[in-house]
Order: sequence, then C-alpha cells, then structure tokens
Amino acid sequence: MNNPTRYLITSALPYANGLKHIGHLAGAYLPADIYTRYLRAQNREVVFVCGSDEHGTAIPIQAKKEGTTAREIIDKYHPIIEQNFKDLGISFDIYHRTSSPIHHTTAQEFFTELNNNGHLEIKETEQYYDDEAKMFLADRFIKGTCPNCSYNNAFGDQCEKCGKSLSPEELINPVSTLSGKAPIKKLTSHWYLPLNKHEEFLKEWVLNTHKEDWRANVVGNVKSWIDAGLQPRAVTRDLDWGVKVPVKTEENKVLYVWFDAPIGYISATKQWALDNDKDWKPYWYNNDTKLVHFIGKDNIVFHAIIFPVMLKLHGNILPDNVPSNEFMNLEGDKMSTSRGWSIEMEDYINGWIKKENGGESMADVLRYYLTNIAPETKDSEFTWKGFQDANNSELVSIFGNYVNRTFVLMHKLCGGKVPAFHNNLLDETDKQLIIDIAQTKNSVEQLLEQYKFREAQFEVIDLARKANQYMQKKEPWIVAKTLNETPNNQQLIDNCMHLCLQLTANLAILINPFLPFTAKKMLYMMKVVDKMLEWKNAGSVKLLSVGYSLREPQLLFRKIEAEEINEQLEKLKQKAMLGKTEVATSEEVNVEAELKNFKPEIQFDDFTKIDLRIGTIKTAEKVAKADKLLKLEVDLGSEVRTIVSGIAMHFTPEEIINKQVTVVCNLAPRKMRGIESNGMILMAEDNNGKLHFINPDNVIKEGSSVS
Ligand code: B3M
Ligand code: ZN
Repeated sequence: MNNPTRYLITSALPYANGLKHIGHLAGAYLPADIYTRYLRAQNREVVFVCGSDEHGTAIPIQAKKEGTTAREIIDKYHPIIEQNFKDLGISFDIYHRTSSPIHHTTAQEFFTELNNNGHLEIKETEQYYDDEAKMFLADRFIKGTCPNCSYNNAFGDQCEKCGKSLSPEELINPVSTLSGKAPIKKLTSHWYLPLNKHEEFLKEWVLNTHKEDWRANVVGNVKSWIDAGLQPRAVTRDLDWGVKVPVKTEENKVLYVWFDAPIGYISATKQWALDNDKDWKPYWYNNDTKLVHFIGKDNIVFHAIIFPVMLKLHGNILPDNVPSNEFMNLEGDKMSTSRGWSIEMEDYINGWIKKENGGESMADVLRYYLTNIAPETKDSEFTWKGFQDANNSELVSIFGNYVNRTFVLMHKLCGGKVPAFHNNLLDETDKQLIIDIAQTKNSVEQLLEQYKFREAQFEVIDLARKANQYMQKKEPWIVAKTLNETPNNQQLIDNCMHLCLQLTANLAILINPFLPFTAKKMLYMMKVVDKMLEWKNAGSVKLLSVGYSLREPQLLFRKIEAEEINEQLEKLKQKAMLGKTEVATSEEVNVEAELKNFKPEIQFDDFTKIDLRIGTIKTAEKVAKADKLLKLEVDLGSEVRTIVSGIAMHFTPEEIINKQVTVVCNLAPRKMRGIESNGMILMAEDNNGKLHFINPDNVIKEGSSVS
C-alpha cells in the first residue's frame, strides 16, 4: 500500500503461561519493533499493539502444573513478560491483556455480529467427556498413543515426539489427564466458521493479490491449507476458562482461544485510544490504514486465513502484510522452554543486562545478533560463539571502534569541536563517502519497507565499515605529525574529521530502529536532542554545525570474553538437564514412565546426610495470597518448627491437626511468602495427583529418626 494515512502494527500475543524465549523475541517482536521505530522516525502515524493471550487451555494446564489457579498464572506471567519486553527495548504503545473486560465485550460483540448475520453454523458432534470430572475435554486434556509413531504420551492435538497434528479421535487408548480414566463420548453443539465458503476470496486475496509482496513461506503455507481443502472451524469450546459465549447454553461454553486472541489486537487498540484520547475506529475500518501482523511461523494459518475471514465478515480492513519468520534453533537443536533448551528473555536480562553498569548496551547486542541471524527465509541458528563474534568483530571492532576513534581524534586534533569544512579541498575519497552516506539511507529505507531487516542492518554496519576504511586512508593522525610542513594540513584534518562526525550522526539515525539504546548514547555524546534522529535527516552531511563542541566518547560496546561464553554454554547444558527432570516429573507425563525413571545412584553417605524425623502437626493455617501453601507448626520432640508446605490444595488445615508426618529436618531454611520455612514434609503422590503423608503405622514419639 502506498502512502497510508496511519499504520497499525501488531505482534502476536504471547500466552501468559510462562517465560518467553529469545526465539519468540526474534520472530514476532524485534522485527515489529524495528519497523515501528523506523515509522516513528518518519513521523508517520503509527500504533504498535501487543499484549498477553490469557485464554486457551495453555493457561489452566500451566495452573495445574504449578498447583494454582488460571487467574494466578496470568497475573504472575503478564507483568514479567511485559517487563522483559521493556528491558529489551520493545516499544509497544500498549501491552494489553485479553482477560480485561474491554476485551471480553469486544470479542463477544464480534461473535454476536457474525452470528446474527448468519456467518456462523451450529453443528452437533460427539466429543470426549470426562464423566468423573464432569467436563468436556479440550484436546490438550486428552493423552494417548500416537497412531503415527506409537509414542504413548501424545496430546489430543499433537504428538510432541513425531510432531504430527492429531485430533483426539485418532489417539489409541485415550485417557483424560484430569481423572486418569478413559473418556466417554457425549453429544455437544458448537459454532463453526465455514472457511470452505471463503476459499475463492482467500485464493484471490493471498495467492493472487499478495503473491509478490508477501514472504514466500506465508503464501506457500496458505496455499497448502487451501489445497488440502478448507474445513469449517469450531469457534467455541466446552471449557470454563475464556470469553463466555454470549448466548445462553447448557454447558460452560467459551470462545475458542484462536477466535478471541486476534480480536485482542482490536481491544488493545480501543484501550490505547481511550488512554490517549484518540479514535480507534479508523485503525480498523478505514482503507487508508496499513495493518501489519508480525507473527511466528506456527501462527500463519490464523493470521493469513482465519482472522482475515473474520475481519472481512465483520466489515474490517484486512492486513496489508503478515511477515512471519522461520524457526531459530539454538546450538544445534530446536528451542524449547519445556525441555530447558532455550534462553529465556528473563535469563538474558538477568545474566547480561542487569549485571553491569550501562547494561542496556547488552540489550542492543542481543537485538543486533538476533537480527543478524533472523530466520527471514529459512531456519537459522543461535550459537553463543556466533553471539560473541557478532559483538566482538562487528559491534566492537567496526561500529564502536569507528565512533570511538572519531571522537578521540576530534578531541585531539580539532579541539573537541566540529571542525570547519573546506569545499575547495574536497577530493574523490570524500566525494565517495558522501555518496555512500546518501545511498545507505536509501537502501536501508527500501529494505525496511520490504521487511528485510537483516539486510537493512547489514547496510548500516557496512557504512561503518566504509567509514573505517575512509579514516584509514586519510590517516589524520599521520597528517597531524607534519602539520607545519604543508600549509593545508590542518584543513585536510578538519575535512576528514568533519565528514567522520557527520557520518557518525548518520549512523545514529540509521542504527536507531535496530539498536535504540546505542543511538541514545550517541545523541548524548553529540549533545543533540532526539529530534536529530528523524529519518529525513539521514543522508545529509550537514547535521552537526561547525564549531559545536561535543562530549568525550563513551564506550558503546565492550568485548565479550571466551569465559563468558563458556559459562553460558554450561548454563544451557545444566538447564537442559533440569528441564528434562521437570518434564519427567510433571503430572503431564504418564505415571508409568515416572515409575520407571529412578534417579541416578547415590552413595550411602549421601543418604545419611539427610536427617529424617517423625513429627506431629500442631497447628495449620492458610498463607495469605498463596493458594498452595499452608503454614504448619510441627512438634519434633526437642523443638517446634515452622514449616511452610505446598499442600493447601489437598488438605484443609483442620483435617491435618495431630497428624504424624516425616520431616526433613536439616534442609536449609527457605523463605516463602515472607515466612521462613525450617524443614520439609515428605509426601507421596498417587496416580490422580493426590498427595498422602508418609507416617508410621502407630503413633510414635516425636523426634524419632527415620532411616
Ligand atoms: N498466543 C500463540 C503463540 O503464542 C498465540 C498467539 C496469539 S496471536 C493473536 O504462539
Ligand atoms: Zn507421534
């Protein structure tokens, strides 16, 4: 679209069910941020929206894992993810939540309008039902044997072993993860979006209109869905967590998460407009709005097929582009938080940014490397060695080194001021540099408009590379040695430094969308205001005025040592080991596998280090604001200990008074919710996830040791 009046940029809404890793960052957030920062520098009207996706079965499943409620899960992860994005310089205009009332009403109104206008169909089907939990089972709540690879722990919607998409009906020996029992089939009715009726529209719109300007992977993905034959998609679910279906029904029905989540872009825009006294409607209804959805590869069908059909039926505008990346692997393997093979944004922030003074520059280093290896057309790979190399041999040696040298020399040879420029002494090398500056601006601009972030960033670094070569060729420090021998020498030095400084100002403008923290530092060094970063200034060599005095240089990037990289590799390995045990002990994995997997052998001495004693629970009370915790006073004969135990979901305080328990007495004290816990109660877990105390068959003296 040429010359839109306004831009609406969206990044996929991450599920607020856990930390997000740098592969997510590289896919849907960093490129969107670069694009938005570039548009803002152009003074275009732009709103950049995102927020937490707080519905779907991902949330209650995580709640079950953490022994808490869905509400607690979203309230825990939403603010963490929001802060992580901030720390990495992702500049959303709003980071909204799909649990907000404005989202619920927006999604309900959307559904009602489609339903009232006859765009949805109701169908009755048989679905799996857990007769014990009295609940229809969402796909993720059913497990069984994969028909494809015989893995006996496949989910109802996908086998994580072989990757095949499944429907619950295909599973062999399905089991409900809620009760552990085989589910029964029961009739239920749902609303469907008949995608099959919109095939012609999709063919024309994606495969024809956007054949050239959308990325090949997106067009290809849409084509394969269409070729396979589009089917009606259920847009409601039997579940009690989500946006309630705004029609009276017998069961608890909610909108399917993939129906409500993209509407989250609309509700976020509404909230942004309310907060900023703006009108949201033009963003979703006017044809002169350019809507761009930045997403990860596995979200293509939702943003390029399903949501556009919904938007069309609802009378909204359609996205102008849906840039989607391929996957970013990590050190030779697929990134996965659950397997521990990942670098969480939180980890990176704690390990690199918060650790050192001026650590924001480490946010830029990550941004730089992720863009450098952006999987725009094919899968790519993050390696810590690659990260180190990109920093040391590009950011430090090329960009940082150039800016630093320019400032040091300007202070040394030109009195700390922007020197005059003598046109009469302009030579071919100078002329070429001036051309390079203007050309870089144009090519960066063109590449950004085409969502080619990796190449665009390369152009900026390439300009710094050329600048280094220019300086190397001019050697002003050598010229300075013979200052009095040739009459023009100071003027030649001035010309060189003048151009080098103008080029530095250009670098600040051009790097700003990619490395905003670095651009800020450069502004400080040049003693200029934010306005200088306006895109229209790029390409010019008249940005800094003659005679203006500039600050001392600041270090833009520091070298990364081999030890730091080895430390990260070690960390990753350890996390992967922990990740594996976590997966193996989570309730999601079948009990059989868990029973078979004994821990590695230990020596008798290791065992005798643990001081196990019998105690009696004297008092028990709930811990405020912690659904899982009980605070216990446990009599151990010689003393009474305070122990905080995560058993509140399994026992009421009253029912456990005077129970005998086995206590690990010499465990280091730990603070939980501000209460110091001095020991741990041993529990056994049965097939249904219910906890049981380990106690003697007859009441015995408190403090008796267990061995
Ligand atoms: N939460 C899936 C994901 O995080 C989903 C995206 C919603 S975008 C409207 O991959
Ligand atoms: Zn399989």
